[in-house]
Amino acid sequence: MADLSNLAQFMGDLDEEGVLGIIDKLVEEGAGANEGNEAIMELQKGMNTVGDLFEKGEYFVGDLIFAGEILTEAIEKCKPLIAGTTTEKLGVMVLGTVHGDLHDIGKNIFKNMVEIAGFEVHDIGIDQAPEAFVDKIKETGAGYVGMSGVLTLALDSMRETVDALKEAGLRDKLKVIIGGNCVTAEACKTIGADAWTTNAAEGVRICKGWAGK
Ligand code: B12
Repeated sequence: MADLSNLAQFMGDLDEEGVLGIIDKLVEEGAGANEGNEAIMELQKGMNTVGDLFEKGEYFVGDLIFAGEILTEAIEKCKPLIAGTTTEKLGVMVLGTVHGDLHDIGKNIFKNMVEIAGFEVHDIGIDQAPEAFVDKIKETGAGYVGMSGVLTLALDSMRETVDALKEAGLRDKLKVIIGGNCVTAEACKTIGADAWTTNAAEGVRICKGWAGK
């Protein structure tokens, strides 16, 4: 199997050739879902390094953008690895990045994976106000809600969204999962979500569990 040990380092160094070289090798070898998920977690580690270097003033916004581009390309290539053939429908989910937050790479990874698992996903996009979640849930009759965010302020937006679900009388009929680099067990409790994760594959396992699978 392709050696993934340098993947996080290459991602952190914004070494596009290095990252895509490893991913191409993985695809050529016909790697499976486990390796695909492992590669995504290594890329995520590398993105944390990018974030740390940005905070230290060594990387700039342009570097964040470039990192996002490399990651998106790598994830596109990984898609066939994690693709399945599920035809069974497990449930309907409304998914979005919460108000004030424009980050969507992690959300898109989770979207792909949870769709492959059998959920019908209505992705409402980025920077979505609580009302947008409420409206889409009413429109689709969704039983699951996924909220994504990586900015610290996203935690407030997630709490406001859960409050809006309560006000609309929807909360008790829904399973709510939050994800993104900023979420924690403590935040999950404060927000009033049912589950949290910083790992898309784990998020899929949780949702499948709720659907009895
Ligand atoms: C790439 C990036 C950007 C790109 C985003 C491109 C895009 N289309 O998303 C751009 C350049 C646009 C950007 C902009 C900004 N960014 Co930025 N960005 C990042 C960076 C480096 C990586 C984020 C990322 O994609 N990670 C990789 C993905 C795969 O990880 P993930 O999102 O956690 O997702 C995984 C899981 O969490 C999970 N998941 C995600 N969502 C969901 C949802 C559900 C339901 C489930 C189950 C699972 C799940 O699945 C994924 C796969 O496992 C982070 C650093 C970091 N450590 O996060 C900073 C970071 C988030 N950014 C930061 C900042 C400050 C900004 C800007 C304010 C910069 C500026 N001055 O303009 C703006 C903010 C714009 C806004 N209002 O949102 C800070 C946030 C600080 C804070 N505490 O709030 C960070 C932490 C960098 C830092 N250390 O300073 N950024």
